[in-house]
Amino acid sequence: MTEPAPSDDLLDALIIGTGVAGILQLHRLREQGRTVLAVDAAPGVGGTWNWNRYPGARVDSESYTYGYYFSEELLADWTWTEHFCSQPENEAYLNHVVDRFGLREHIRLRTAVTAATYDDGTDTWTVRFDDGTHRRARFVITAVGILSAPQYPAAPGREDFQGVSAHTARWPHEPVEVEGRRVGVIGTGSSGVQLITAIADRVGELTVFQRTPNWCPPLNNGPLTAADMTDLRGRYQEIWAACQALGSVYAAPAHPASDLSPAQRRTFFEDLLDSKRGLASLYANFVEVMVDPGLNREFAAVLADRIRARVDDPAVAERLVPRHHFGVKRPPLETGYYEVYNRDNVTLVDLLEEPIERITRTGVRTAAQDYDLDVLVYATGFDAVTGSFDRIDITGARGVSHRDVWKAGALTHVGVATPGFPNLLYVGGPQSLVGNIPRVVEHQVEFVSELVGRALDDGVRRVEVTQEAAQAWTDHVEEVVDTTLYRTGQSWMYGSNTPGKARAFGLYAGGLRAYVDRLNGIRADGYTGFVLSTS
Ligand code: N01
Repeated sequence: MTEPAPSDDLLDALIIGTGVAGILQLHRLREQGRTVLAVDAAPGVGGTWNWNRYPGARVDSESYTYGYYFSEELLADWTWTEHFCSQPENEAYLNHVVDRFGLREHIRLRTAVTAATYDDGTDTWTVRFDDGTHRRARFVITAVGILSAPQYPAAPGREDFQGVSAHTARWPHEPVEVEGRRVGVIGTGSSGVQLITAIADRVGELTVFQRTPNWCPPLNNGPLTAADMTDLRGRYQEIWAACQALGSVYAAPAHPASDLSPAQRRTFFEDLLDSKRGLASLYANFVEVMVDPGLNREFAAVLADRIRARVDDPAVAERLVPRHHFGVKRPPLETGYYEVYNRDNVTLVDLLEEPIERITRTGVRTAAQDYDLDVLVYATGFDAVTGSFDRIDITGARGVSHRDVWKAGALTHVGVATPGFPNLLYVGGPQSLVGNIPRVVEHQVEFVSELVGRALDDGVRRVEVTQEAAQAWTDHVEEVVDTTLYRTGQSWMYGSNTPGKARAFGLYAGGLRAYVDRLNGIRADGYTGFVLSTS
């Protein structure tokens, strides 16, 4: 691994993170001929797709809507093997992109950023790494992800457990032996649902510790044949264009739900679940489902009936039926998940009835009993949205702490920058799209690359956003989400899964088109809300 420049040289930009966003950002700035270094704490590139290597991990947006669209050659030569590719395939894809575009020599792996400090005198950032070294850069661009700081239960005793334990988001590179063993899984979000389904028939005994059941529509995955890929390649531009509304290939029905009778709506919902894939239950559904509690309940009733029909034991089925509105927690997508609970080797523990008291040497103790385990998996999610930022000591102009500025929730202008932190820009960060991250990231990367390129070419020393612009966007983010049922939910999107965290919606629920229109408007008006200073 070679660095692009000796460590004393000032980089044009330092990128934190080499996931989907960081790789694209690195490529775009290298295309401009900038000196750039991308660093990542992980041993390989891929971000989410490097860390989350647990059995069953896969995308829930169609592979061909999740991949990059910036290169026709890349689109032409990459072959997806499934509608929803697995983690290994996605990791291989991202490595392929890095090598195909000659990016690897500009990446430093196994390098965690511990601190980033802005120097008002020189208008540069000093970025410190966990190996004690540092680099200076004119711009720092974070591509740290909104779901990348793993979170463990607060229950005491985690260090006491004598068996093997792992978090789904820090899954070891060496295999975790589960065959024939007593395995416990805490958490039934997307990670838990995927993992539980993948290992249920391999383990000796599986104990699932569930706090909140989730609405899990079917993924409806399937293989992609050579003919499918030929067809997809012929339609890539059409697919990309379709994704520009919501980030998904799907669109909501043009007519309101009230045009149909309850029986017709039931048929519509059943058909949606049977014939469409992935997150169609959100995106191809009536928009009113996320706004109107009655309609949401109507749709959820269809899902609940399906759970009851698939789970043999009625008492177990009832524990698996959620009480919250569909969609306010991001729905995990399933393939055979509910049938897992018909297996003799699987036990569902309802933590609402018997909360976890502690982790012990031999397993998990709940209010009711001890569960002895050989392997304990934490599928307990993330300190989401702001968590990865908070883990870095970021100090901006005049010594202001990033952590402090975001204490009540993220504060950004269009998800790209925060007042008081000149030359610090975000891609794939807070206050941008709910949904398919790569589709919003490509627009943010274009925006940021153009802004950085212009600043470097025009001798702009400081790129800052105003307090007014950031407050206006943050207020808008809240206004938009307040029109939806999301506001009724407890989810990582609000930070409610992290004890003590301020409640603030961390994403933008207005759809991709509205978000990109806003970005384009800002650029066309000469970067409204930004101050570009040459002295
Ligand atoms: O995390 P989560 P995740 N005691 O926060 C439970 C994306 N993703 O890693 O709901 C007991 O959703 C918690 O219970 P509760 C996707 O956007 C995508 O699964 O807080 N239980 C919940 O059941 C997703 O939304 C894919 O009551 C505790 C679970 O742990 C996001 O990542 C795959 C607990 C955490 O669920 C996060 O998903 C995977 C405690 N102390 C992830 N603390 C794709 O398919 C937490 N839990 C692309």
